[in-house]
Amino acid sequence: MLSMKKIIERIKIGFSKIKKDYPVLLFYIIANIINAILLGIFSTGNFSIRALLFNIGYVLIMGSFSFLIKKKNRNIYYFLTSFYMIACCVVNVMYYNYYSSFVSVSLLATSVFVKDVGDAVMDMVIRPTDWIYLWEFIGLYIVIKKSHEVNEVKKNYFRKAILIGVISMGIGSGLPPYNAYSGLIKLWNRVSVVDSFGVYVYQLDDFVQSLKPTFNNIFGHDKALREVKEYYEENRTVQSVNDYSGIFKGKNVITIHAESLQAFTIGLSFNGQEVTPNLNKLVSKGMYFNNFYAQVGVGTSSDSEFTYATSLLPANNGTVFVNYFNNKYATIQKMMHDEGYYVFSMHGNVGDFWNRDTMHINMGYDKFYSRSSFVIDEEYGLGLSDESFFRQVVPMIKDISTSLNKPYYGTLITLTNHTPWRDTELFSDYDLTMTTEIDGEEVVRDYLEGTMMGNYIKSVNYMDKAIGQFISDMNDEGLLDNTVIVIYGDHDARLGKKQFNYMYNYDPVNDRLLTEDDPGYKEFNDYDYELSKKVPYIIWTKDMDKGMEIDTPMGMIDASVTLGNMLGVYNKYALGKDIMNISKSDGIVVFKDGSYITDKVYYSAKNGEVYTISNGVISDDYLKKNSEYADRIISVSYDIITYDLLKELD
Ligand code: GP9
Ligand code: MN
Repeated sequence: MLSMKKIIERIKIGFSKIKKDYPVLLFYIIANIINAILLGIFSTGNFSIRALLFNIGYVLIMGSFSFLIKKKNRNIYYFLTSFYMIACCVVNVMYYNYYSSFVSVSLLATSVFVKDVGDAVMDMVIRPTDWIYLWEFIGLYIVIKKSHEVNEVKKNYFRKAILIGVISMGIGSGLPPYNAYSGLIKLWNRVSVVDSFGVYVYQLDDFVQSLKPTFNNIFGHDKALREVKEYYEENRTVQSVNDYSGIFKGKNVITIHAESLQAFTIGLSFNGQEVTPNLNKLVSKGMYFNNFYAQVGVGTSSDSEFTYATSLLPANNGTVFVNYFNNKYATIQKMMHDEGYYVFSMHGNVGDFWNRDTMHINMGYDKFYSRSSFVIDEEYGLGLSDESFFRQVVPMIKDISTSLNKPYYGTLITLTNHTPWRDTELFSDYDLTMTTEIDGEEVVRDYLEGTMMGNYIKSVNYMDKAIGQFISDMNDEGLLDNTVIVIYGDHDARLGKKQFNYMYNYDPVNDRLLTEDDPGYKEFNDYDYELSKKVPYIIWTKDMDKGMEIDTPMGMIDASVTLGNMLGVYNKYALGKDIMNISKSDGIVVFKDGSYITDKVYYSAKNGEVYTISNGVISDDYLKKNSEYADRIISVSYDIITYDLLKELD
């Protein structure tokens, strides 16, 4: 056995040999490790010894191949592989800025959307530090010019480097978190994979995983089918029977998919003016689900459409709309079609965005009216402005209602409230200043004016106005008498925590932020931030007058099940629940990464933390049971989507 002293001695000798004979390689190894560390710091902000050991292992193994290459070609190898690793860092850090997750090769097909969300990308994605990783090219060039490496091939060095790389990763594996491997295999939570294994291992893993669907029939299909069948046998549901069953049977339905509408804006006022006066009216008369969350993955808007329609969770690798658009799904659209409804969708953006042209037909819409069906007389962001959109939609619905002798189910997808809410001239002059008194004098502070939060609030106020006008126009046309209006926020608006903190803790007297020690300071921690991502879900008809708030925790996958029961339809493959049929303590919102919310806790799968929402002791059993449930419905959704299992079930 070698003593520790001897090992250190040998490492030292090895190191000085490499420094003398392979200076470029030494630089290559150090630079790529530094870049991986920088990626961690500039994305999740995390650094772990575990990830460092995996990065060292990966870079050593990559570098080891240079021992098999003659000097003439070695520099090309250094440049090409560095190019790949630098690209991993640059692309991932930019992607993280926008999506708070890491890039997947199976998403390359969707990169076209990055082009389309143009302004938002410029504002939120590209920062000067995103390019920092390029320093390595300059360093590599200088080191190559200045130093000389030996020419010959050294197979024994190659073997040793591989061995050290593997040992480094082996030591890393022994460090916590110990459940990291299931994350590596299932890739539910990309952030924790990068935190635990480093960006290079993550990208390799993602590549291997993305090949999986191609080999579905060879790997995993039978097991997946068995497990999904088992799930439905054990959880066989029947159509619920309660006070709400069939209350809307035969009525028309208009569902408004409200872009980036968050629930904190409902009921919010500034300077005595409500942000959402029209939505507030619907909330006060209709059914308002005030503890409702979107369950999206990287497919954002399209994932909300998918989760709402199918009551399944979204895809993990890629997005359903782009990568699994040909598969069979059970949707509320198909059920309504089978009930004899005319089922349509309308949206002021181009039809191929998110592959809607194809996917909407597969989902069961009879027709998708996209940008080309509208007169583009006022453009904003990604397409037609909401005001013009809703103005044009009313006569179209009128036409549908009079020319077809059947009820209709329509989805109207809004657009204007998409980030970055920059051109505020379209918005009203909604006042977001704050007035205070200093020494008896009235002072007006800018407060939210000109901030990202301020622009968002003005934009929501604009959307509210457009929806208010739509409802009033529908009423004038007599189209509300037999129609249910449904509104859901499609996902959060990706506002930063800082934006909320500023809104809640601005001190107008001193024109600064309150700190923890100041009276009136409102704490807004990471979990308050997660919980603030709630979106509204409203169901309203003209004849409702009582108003009803439902505070059971619910997710997008519960929405169409709940509405479906009111319309008298039932989806036996739904993973969500009829919220009117369960008690508050049975509500659970499962997120795609395994995190979940109940009436008692927010459980973060990312760091295994439990945030208590209501007082009371939370038992390990409770957490275990909910985590198992979360994993199971993620798994069932995943299997149905990737293996197209609904084709095989009946
Ligand atoms: C695009 C719109 C926005 O047509 O639905 O998509 P998002 O960027 O929110 O996924
Ligand atoms: Mn959206």
